[in-house]
Amino acid sequence: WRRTHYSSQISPEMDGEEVIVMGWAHAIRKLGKLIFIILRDREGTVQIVVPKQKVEEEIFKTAKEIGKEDVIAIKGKVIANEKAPNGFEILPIEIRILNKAATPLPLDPAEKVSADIDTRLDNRFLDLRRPKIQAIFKIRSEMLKSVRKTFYENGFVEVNTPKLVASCTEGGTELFPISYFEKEAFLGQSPQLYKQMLMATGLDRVFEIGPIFRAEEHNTRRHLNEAISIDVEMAFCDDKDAMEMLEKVVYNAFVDVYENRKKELELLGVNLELPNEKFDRITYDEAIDIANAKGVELEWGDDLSRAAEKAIGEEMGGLYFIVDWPTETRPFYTMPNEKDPKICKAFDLMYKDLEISSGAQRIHIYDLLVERIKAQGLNPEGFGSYLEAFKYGMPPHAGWGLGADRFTMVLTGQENIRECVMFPRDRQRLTP
Ligand code: ATP
Ligand code: AMO
Repeated sequence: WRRTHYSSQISPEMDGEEVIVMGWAHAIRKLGKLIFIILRDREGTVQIVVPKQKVEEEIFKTAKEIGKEDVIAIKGKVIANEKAPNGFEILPIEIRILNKAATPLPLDPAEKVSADIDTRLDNRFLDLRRPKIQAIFKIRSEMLKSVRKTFYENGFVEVNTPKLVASCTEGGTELFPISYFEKEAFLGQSPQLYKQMLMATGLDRVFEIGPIFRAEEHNTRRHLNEAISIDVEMAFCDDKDAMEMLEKVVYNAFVDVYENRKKELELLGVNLELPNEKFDRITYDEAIDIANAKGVELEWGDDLSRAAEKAIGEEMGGLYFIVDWPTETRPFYTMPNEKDPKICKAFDLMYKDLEISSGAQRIHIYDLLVERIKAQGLNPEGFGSYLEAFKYGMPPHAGWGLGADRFTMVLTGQENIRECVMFPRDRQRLTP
């Protein structure tokens, strides 16, 4: 047997046609001589009607044995019927139970009232049977497809860099140490150093979609310990070029999700508003003023506090860039402004109060880079092979990292980042 149709591919106009559907027993109603089975597959549900008088005894017997969430396959005739959901049902010619589901279910995918998030994540395979939950991941998949399409259309080469690494990249302490034979090693925090080294190769424009690992101590609704980052690096480009590319990638993803995932957006109750092709830009100074005006105390040079992000997000709404950051708030590789080295050519892309991307023009001059590494209290010796790439012809370059999980939160209207990851990793959770 092979499935001939998904539930959504059948219509009342197919009255009398023979089909094979496969899926899970979503709901069962046994009314003595009449059994209704709602079969659920990836695309929706379909009603199977089993009247004792109209089917063979064997079929009725099998139908009676079906339990919730059993895996079933049904060969049958499409019957147009105004009273059935979607205007048709299937009268079985043969029913096969492919696998039984144990009882009781730890979580019922058909239940309207959802369990708490921990129970759901503990039983994620069952949780993911719910159409609403699947909708999040169909949108996430659409976004990733769109992002890749935009990259390929704009001359990017997709790359993969190592995740087992010997040193830090962002200068912070948020690293997961691992044992690597007799050496000390870490899980990669960002492809930053590798994507920059690739700018010295002539590949010009690269992107990578892969995991980043961060030993974030805090437990928030927008931090994971394993996240997926959409990373970009572009040679012979400055910060403005990088921001323009980011606008294209984000805008196109909004459009593609809007156009191709209407059903999923509706299921989630999300009224996705398309952004302008160009996003608003405010400077760090303006951001500080907004925060101060709303009673959030911040001094020039401070990173934005959570309260500041909320105040600024409330004022700005939607998507906007914050530019001209104090040099000291950004990683060592960020290019300072030539005219005013206290500020640098870095940007954050925000959606309301959520940072979804960070990027910058980078330092491509060896001496300046070494100076900045030292200024941030790091040891240039730890950056040996990275620094070598700057000695023998490194072009000016810029890039950014866009958090795929956070971007999915934006596109699906989720408040908790864990909803946007199939098997999230946070401070408490390492399984499943
Ligand atoms: P990234 O790790 O990419 O920089 P991010 O900028 O959102 O992501 P942080 O830099 O760690 O994350 O934090 C952003 C802001 O949120 C900071 O100002 C930080 O002080 C604040 N923040 C982080 N964790 C918490 C928390 N648990 N409670 C309140 N505020 C927090
Ligand atoms: P940054 O540290 O800002 O920049 O990370 C880039 C983007 O990745 C996402 N992100 C996270 N998402 C969920 N949980 C986390 N713990 C987490 N950490 C980061 C965010 C963030 O905006 N090397 C630079 C990028 C660059 O300049 O190219 C970097 O890593 O959406």
